[in-house]
Amino acid sequence: MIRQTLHDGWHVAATAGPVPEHVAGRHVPATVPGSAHLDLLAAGLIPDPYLDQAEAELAWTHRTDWRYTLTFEAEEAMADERIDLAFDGLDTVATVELNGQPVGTTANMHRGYRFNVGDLLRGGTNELTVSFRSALAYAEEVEEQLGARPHSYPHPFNMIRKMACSFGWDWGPDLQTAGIWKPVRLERWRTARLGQVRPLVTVNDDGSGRVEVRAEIERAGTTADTELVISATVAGREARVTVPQDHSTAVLVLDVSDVRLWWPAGYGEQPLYDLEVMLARPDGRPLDSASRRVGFRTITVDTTPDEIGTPFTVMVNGTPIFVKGANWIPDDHFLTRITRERLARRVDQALGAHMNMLRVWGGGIYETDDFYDVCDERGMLVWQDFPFACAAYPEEEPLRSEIEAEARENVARLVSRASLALWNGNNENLWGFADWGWREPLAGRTWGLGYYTELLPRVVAELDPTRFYATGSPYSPDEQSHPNDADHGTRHEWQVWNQRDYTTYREHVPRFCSEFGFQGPPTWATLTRWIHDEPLTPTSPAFLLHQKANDGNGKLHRGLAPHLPVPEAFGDWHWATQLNQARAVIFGVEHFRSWWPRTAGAIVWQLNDCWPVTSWAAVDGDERPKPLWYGLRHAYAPRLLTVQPRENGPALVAVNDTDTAWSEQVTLHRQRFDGTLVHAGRIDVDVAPRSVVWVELADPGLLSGEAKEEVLVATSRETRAMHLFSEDIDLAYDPDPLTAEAVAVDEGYRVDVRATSFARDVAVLADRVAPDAEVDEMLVSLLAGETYSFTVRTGAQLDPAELTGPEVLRCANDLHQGGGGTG
Ligand code: BMA
Repeated sequence: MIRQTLHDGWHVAATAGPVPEHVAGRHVPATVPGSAHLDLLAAGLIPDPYLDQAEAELAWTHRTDWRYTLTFEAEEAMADERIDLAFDGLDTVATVELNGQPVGTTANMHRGYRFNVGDLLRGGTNELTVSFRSALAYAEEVEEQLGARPHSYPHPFNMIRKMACSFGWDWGPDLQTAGIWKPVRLERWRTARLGQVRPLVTVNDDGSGRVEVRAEIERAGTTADTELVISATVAGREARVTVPQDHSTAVLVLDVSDVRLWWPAGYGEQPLYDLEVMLARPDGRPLDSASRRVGFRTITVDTTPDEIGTPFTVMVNGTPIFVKGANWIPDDHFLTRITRERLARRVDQALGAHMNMLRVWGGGIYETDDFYDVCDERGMLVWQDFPFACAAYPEEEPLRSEIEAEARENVARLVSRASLALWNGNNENLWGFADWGWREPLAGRTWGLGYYTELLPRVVAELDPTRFYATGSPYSPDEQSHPNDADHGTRHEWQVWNQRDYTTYREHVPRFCSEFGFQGPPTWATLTRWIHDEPLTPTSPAFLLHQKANDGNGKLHRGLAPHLPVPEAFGDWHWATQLNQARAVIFGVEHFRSWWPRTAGAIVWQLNDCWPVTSWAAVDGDERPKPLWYGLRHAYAPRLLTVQPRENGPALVAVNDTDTAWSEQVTLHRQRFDGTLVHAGRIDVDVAPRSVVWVELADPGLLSGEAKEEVLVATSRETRAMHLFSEDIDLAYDPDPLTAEAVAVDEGYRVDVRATSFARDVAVLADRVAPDAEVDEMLVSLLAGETYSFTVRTGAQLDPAELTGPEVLRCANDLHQGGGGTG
């Protein structure tokens, strides 16, 4: 097999559509893999699409056709040679021509295409063109042909196999990319090549590992068929089989007795083993090879009905896991810019907040090999949605065959991944059909149910029988129940944020909450890098273009007002809404964790952003952690103390997500904000590994009475919980409870903070001073007299006093009486 990569020397031009004059007729150098927007940006022909109102200015690209052209040198095909033109991914509706002759057409960015071009390839100079039609125009045509079906957001993304959020989402820009988005190459081969290679990795009852490699062989058909030999090696074991002529499949089984198990983060190590598969002629001359890294573990989801309903408990190597996770969206709207390093930074942020699972959400893509490499290495479990989200999908052609083809390709591609925990049929489509008024407009037309209940589970069962398949998120494994039933399977909690206050998280005890979240703006440095409104306010035009949620600002305000003062000045508003985002999500996480094992997982909406935007993300589009990220690190900590309501009143809940028992005496101090002790007590907690206990706070001295100037603190060796007696707006805080001093240290600056009165959720918003500055901790609550030292890492030379200024050193208290900052 000889591979000739075709990445250098491409040009792109807009060929039809409402193309502005300065772009029309221009052939600009194109990056492959890449997209037309990025090429125009590099050529200086368009503004950065993320800047201010550029997204709206670029709406003309929705209806533009593009042509990519490449001139390359090649050798003519030999008589016994097969030459394939292999595209790993084209975005999306394309016609491919070689030397003016048609090669093929494509209409699905979620799969690869391989064309036999032996007859068309010339010795010497060749010309390859890939012409992309407007994806939106195509989707509208399919909609016309099949009949419209309900979908969220304006464009019919449900009529084309292209990342749904390409067409805009409630956190994403409406910038419809087009281009050769994955590698492209010529493959020259003789006799045979490896097609699909599917290693099914399991652990036997005796603890030994097993790899069953299922391989498909494609024969060149240029010479008479021969016998072939396939071999596979892993962990020093080898298996070899002879494939008779006319046969095109083989199964190799490798048993590894002394295998080390792969575990998710927080449960053990992640040993990975190299698997090599070789295809050769009978005389041993190699033809093709494939390699994978595998990890030995079992992963399943327990949905055995119990006295409450139907659980949804992820089990790894037989151990039930409380899933601490976040939903994952494409990490940059322009997918081809996402490097492996960027993915590693993002997954490390998830790990840093003690997460053990990312859910790759169905409005995005089947994630890349780089993403899975990083997750395999770090023990980050992955829940992979099939790409269907928030819409009714037709089950007819031209979509049906594309969906089957992409599912087969991606299930086979990802089957060997240690981190891949489960496949899921769709995002919110079962719920959409049940509750969102789809039935009438559908008028009996298909909406995708057949994909979720027949096609996709059949493909998974056939190609990846080792993995659990969930019909949707949310869904009830017990089919009689509503898909979002709290007692059955997975649930999405969106009343909070859309309609109700976050304290209502406590009204439901779901078996598994796979989406819940609350919005907040991006960090200051990210916001002001991309948005230059003057004045900058929540309703200034560019700020609003980067707030995509339906009535987003209204929901931010209604969510804030019951808890914290709603500030006037923009700087205060920014801090208040970020803080409230963190508070809301922490409130949910602590509630869900407190109900383990009845509730078996919390997957926050959402870890990351794909551009600078006000959104539910914990990490913003420029990779900066928002206050929510620090809050998640507290709420997902291996050991957590939290005060939660239980049948007879408030209880102290101790959550022990470690492998060692947690036994100690927790001290309880009820004290005034000025530090005066009101009442003290003690509680013995004794929590088995991976368990939760709660102890009623029965002593009336701890909780009774009016207490607007008091806080109850429960302190253990590793962690503490603070319980306030009212919402912040009703508390008699000292609005200015901190004294502080910053000094230069090796890595940047240390900010020493002292509380003269109880100070809640202290933060150093370091990025307000220098864009590269990042603080090590945030949302620290201090009792009167306590001190805390924050470390700010930065390469910038600062006046240390800036780090203790009123817009930088903040706490919840300073939002009272108009706030400390002036914005
Ligand atoms: C759910 C998700 C996303 C959306 C989020 C916030 O519906 O599945 O579609 O971005 O809520 O509205």
